[in-house]
Amino acid sequence: MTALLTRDAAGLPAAPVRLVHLGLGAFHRAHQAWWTAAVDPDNEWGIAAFSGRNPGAAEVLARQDGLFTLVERGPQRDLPQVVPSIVQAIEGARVDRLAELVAAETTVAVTMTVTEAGYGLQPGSPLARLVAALRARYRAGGAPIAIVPCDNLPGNGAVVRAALLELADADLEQWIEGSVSFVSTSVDRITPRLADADLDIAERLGGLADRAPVITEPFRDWTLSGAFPAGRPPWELAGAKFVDDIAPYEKRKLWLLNGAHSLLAALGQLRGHELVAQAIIDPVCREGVIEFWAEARRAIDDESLGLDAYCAALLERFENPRIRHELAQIALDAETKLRLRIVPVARAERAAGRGADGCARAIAAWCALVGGRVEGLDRDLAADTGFMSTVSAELAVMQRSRA
Ligand code: CS2
Repeated sequence: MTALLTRDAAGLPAAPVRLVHLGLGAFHRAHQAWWTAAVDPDNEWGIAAFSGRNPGAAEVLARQDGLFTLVERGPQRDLPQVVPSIVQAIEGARVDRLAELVAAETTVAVTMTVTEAGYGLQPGSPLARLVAALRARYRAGGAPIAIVPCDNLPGNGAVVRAALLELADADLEQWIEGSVSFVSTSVDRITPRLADADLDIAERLGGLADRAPVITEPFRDWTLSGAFPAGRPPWELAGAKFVDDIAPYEKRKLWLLNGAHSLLAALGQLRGHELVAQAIIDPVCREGVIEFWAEARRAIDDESLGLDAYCAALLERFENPRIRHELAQIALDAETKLRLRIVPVARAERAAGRGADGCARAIAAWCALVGGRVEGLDRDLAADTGFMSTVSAELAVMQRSRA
């Protein structure tokens, strides 16, 4: 039997903890954990990562001392590597450990991937846990720190700042305003949930036994805007971009990639597909994406962003036949996602006096698939009779072809 992937077996000593992460999913491991490892030849930047929606994730990874195999799956081949940057994998409910690690002066930043729907303020939520941990840092001397949300929400730094200030009492509020920096980021790397058939991928590729491998696409992108008052890994050495104005990059990613994903998730499943790679070669779905992109590109309205090349690359990424990206996974939390990915484009098109037919089709597909209601999505669009009649017409076509 192959030995289990551990630091001893792999000869990979743990770096000291300098970063804390909330949300130990596959995406974090393919993105921030990969990025940190890629720029850390001297083993200086360890991550303590807390599990989110899936508590079991910490346990499996802890048994491997935080190590996992990341397989970059291109259209032709698999490229595996062991990622050593996560040095502690901790159950999310351990708020005591979170407070201790965030209070440590050696910790320079807290990154987060808690999903778009994970930014609520209720007790026990990631933000409620984070505010308690920041209070511990404030009490321990109050060294400055950066908070770095990495979910697909526009202005995610400002969103988290407003939320934490709402949760904080007066003293803490003042300290947060003076000493906590909020960094907005746009993140990109298509990383589907692992299929059961791939659980032994690391061993098949000649590695140690790994119960927590991650499969991702070769492409990656990370754009950040904001200060790191206590320092950070030199992520730019592996291609991260630091910019003053993140808004255009966010729109490009959120509307063109994620918007198309949400459209494919609904329309593709209605048409009987299971995976992104299947839906994107169905002419009806592809036409839908192209039409929606034309609308989104008008709303982005920034030719310096190279949108032709970006969309051409997106088609290739979606078509990668070796990436099993389930439409059902993308369809989770659809209402929140459509509100961020499709609604702003629809509103911009309608305000400019255009039909927004591509957006209407995406929304109609969601209505047809799960019985969603435009009223719950956006009041203004629901009150826009022209738009609603397009949605109804699209919906009727979809229901007819389904019956
Ligand atoms: C997807 C994203 O599940 C979804 O909603 O649209 O996870 C997408 O794969 C990533 O944002 C790619 O960077």
